[in-house]
Amino acid sequence: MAGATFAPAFLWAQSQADYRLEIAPLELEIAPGKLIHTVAYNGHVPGPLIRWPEGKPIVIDVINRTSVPEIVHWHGQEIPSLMDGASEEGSPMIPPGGQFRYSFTPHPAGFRWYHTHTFARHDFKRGTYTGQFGCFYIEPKNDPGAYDQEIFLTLHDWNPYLAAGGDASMDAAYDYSTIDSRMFGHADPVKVREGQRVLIHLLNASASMIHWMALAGHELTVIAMDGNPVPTPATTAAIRLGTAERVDVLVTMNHPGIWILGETREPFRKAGMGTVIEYANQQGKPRWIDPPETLWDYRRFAEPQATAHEPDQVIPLRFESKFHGPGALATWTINGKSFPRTDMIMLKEGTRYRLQMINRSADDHPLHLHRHTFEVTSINSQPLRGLLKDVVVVPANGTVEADFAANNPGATLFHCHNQTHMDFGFMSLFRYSPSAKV
Ligand SMILES: [Cu+2]
Repeated sequence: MAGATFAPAFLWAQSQADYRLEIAPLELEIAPGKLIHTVAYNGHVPGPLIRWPEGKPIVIDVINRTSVPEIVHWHGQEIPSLMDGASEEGSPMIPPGGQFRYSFTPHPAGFRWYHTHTFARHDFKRGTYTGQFGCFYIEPKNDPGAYDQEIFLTLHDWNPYLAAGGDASMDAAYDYSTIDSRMFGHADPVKVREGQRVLIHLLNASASMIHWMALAGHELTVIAMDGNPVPTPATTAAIRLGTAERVDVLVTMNHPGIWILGETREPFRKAGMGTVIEYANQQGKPRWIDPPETLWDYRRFAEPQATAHEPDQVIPLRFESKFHGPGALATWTINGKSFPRTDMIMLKEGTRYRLQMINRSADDHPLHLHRHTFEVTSINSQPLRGLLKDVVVVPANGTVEADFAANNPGATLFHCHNQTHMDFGFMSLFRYSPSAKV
């Protein structure tokens, strides 16, 4: 078995892992009496926060106590294919009752996360519909630390069912939405004091929804996206988070009261996506105020010029859906083909590539590249530079270009992070051609 190659049996007995994740079914109480039958890490949603210094090797044992094969993907890290946690890249599946030892050197620094990387298809009790996610913070060597309090918040949607989506085809919709697996009103408030600077790490761990977030009465200063510092930190009233995206914001607590941090759209707040921010010595009911505007443009946080590095090669990728009639899930294609029949893209180490992502559909898609960080270089023909990400939302009927250096040889998955889209063809595998170097 592949597992034996990386973790000989004697090692299990000898060395202790730095972290241990047990995957098991869980009855999750998202509000009093509201139980969700799901699957989680260590009996908790989200799983444990993994906080680790950049460049220091880590060992994580994962034990699968479910009845289906599982795998854990370390999202946003530049690590070997066999440790990345995607079976398409060659990482081993962990059989029911089995375990696997992941060992790698966390990199690059910043807010990463981990989650299951299985297909769910029509089974909405699997994959990222479950509670299998957690935050992974890789501490930079020099943390500026210009804040008084730091919190991690994870967004998720529960009880998926099929509903009409963007193209009149079907997509997942949900009954409940939570922050850190609690519906609004059923979690302890976040306690703050006037004058504090609070650093909020926000992760959208939904299987397929894009969320808009705001903190009533406050402005948010975006300092990092997908864990990478942005070139132009800027203040905004609301944040858009595509599936799997992360945003780090700094908030100066300058408006005493009891406030709601929540989805800007009322139906999502009613479904539970909100939490309370409570200033010391303040009383009353939590207040919501609609943000003055909800606009989101990645370019505001970047530099408005063309990238400093020209790519060696452009890879055009055209996204389309195939409608299969009312009530059916669409299938998705990249350049006319669905995974696993999508064209394999061959990369040459040391080459700089431009992914030209052309979205010919009426949905926004959060596209994710494994094991590499890319620079977003244009959105609908408008140039930008310096914005480093691992997920980018390609707008409906729009085009986004993102450049990356082929500097991490090994199989590399590229896919839409919407679980339903990924499950029905929206995925492609990149490989490196054998090196011709002497
Ligand atoms: Cu998609």
